[in-house]
Amino acid sequence: MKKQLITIATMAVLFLSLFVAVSEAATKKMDIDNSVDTNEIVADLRGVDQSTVITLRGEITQNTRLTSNNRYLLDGVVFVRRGAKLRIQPGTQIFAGPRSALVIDRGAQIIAKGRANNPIIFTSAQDPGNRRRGDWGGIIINGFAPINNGDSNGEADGEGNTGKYGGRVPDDNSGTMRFCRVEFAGFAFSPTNELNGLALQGVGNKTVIENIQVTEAGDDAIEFFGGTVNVKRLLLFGSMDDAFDWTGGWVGKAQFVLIRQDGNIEANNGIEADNDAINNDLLPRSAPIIYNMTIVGDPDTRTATSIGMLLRVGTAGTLRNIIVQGYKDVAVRIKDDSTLAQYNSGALSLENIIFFDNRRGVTQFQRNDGSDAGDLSNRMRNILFTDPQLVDATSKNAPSFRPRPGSPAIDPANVAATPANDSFFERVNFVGGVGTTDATDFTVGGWVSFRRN
Ligand SMILES: [Ca+2]
Ligand SMILES: [Ca+2]
Ligand SMILES: [Ca+2]
Ligand SMILES: [Ca+2]
Repeated sequence: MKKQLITIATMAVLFLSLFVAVSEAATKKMDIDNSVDTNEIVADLRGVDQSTVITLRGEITQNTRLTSNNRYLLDGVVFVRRGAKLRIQPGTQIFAGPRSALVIDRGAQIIAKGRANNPIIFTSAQDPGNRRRGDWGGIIINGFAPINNGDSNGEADGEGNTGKYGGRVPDDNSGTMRFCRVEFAGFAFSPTNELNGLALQGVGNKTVIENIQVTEAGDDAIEFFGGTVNVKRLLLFGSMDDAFDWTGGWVGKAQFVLIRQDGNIEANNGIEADNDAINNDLLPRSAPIIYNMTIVGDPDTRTATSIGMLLRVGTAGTLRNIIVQGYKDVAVRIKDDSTLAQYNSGALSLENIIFFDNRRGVTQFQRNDGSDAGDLSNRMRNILFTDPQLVDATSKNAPSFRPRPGSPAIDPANVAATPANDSFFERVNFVGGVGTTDATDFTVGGWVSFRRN
């Protein structure tokens, strides 16, 4: 009886929200449209009970809940407007049509709390087997946290007409994403105007981003445009451009990140880190604190474009407990005089890193004129040039990033202690994104997928 009442109440709310949406349609774009046009239902949704398919289109202007008993189709770019919360139940699947994207505006929130055994999945609406990088534009979150390339209000315009981002609120809260997969996104509007898997634009540090897989992104898997947001437990698999990209004054933290880039395309860099390309010394300067990353490239491809970590145009940063293996070019390139100045001052610091099987050696400093100013590895502390002995990090279909017994990645002598008095970082006894046990391997539980298409 109680359950029935709740169901009736839920239906009433749904009915009301649809009514509001329809009644506003004359003057505004529609919030939610459940009158499904079958021409828009691509592939994967064919054969599904159409009454369970709800199309999301235009703007979401009020609190809205997506539930796992329905399937959702993103049609075009959908904006969650300021003041509205988009709540998504564990197990909900959101299918993205061509040229679609989900944008969380400044002052709006996404509350997407999946579970390890019941993730929330954002994926292409194409048929399984026919899904490709760039099928849709991914998720863009805009926040009010500081960026370094803003106008007099501290704001900038997001890529792909995704709205304004940035401001003066470091502890801004754009919601929570946990146990979510973002698949086959990364649509390019133009060569310089691209959407990623997950774009965090001026996102603040009250936002929670953890246990996220971004797989087969057409551009970067995750890209930070300034902001203060922290991220934890990311699996970034098969992205076309960079896996982990920052620019514009990002000053957040990251721990437990797994990167596997692919040789079936000319994937670019594992990390691509900028401060600002025009004024390398703009403030706030990009200066994230990153512990425990495993960055795996694919050395068996033709050209030498990919670098494990490309640190350039004035970025700072603290990088510890990292494995870099299998890149076609150098493991680390510190590029531009402005970036070397950060390195020399200690504001850009790399320690406790294991380098292995990178084709053109370990590190390189490249001056503004492109000339090579030599190897910096003799100035990095606690670095090793040895096989980290991962179980099967280069598998294209079922990688395991765990260190094997006896690996140097689990020798305590090689592990940097995480910052004291910082509740974000967890103390661990391994280098890289995962340890040797289920308890230290966030990819367990059934929520990840290595499907390639
Ligand atoms: Ca990008
Ligand atoms: Ca790149
Ligand atoms: Ca990039
Ligand atoms: Ca970049």
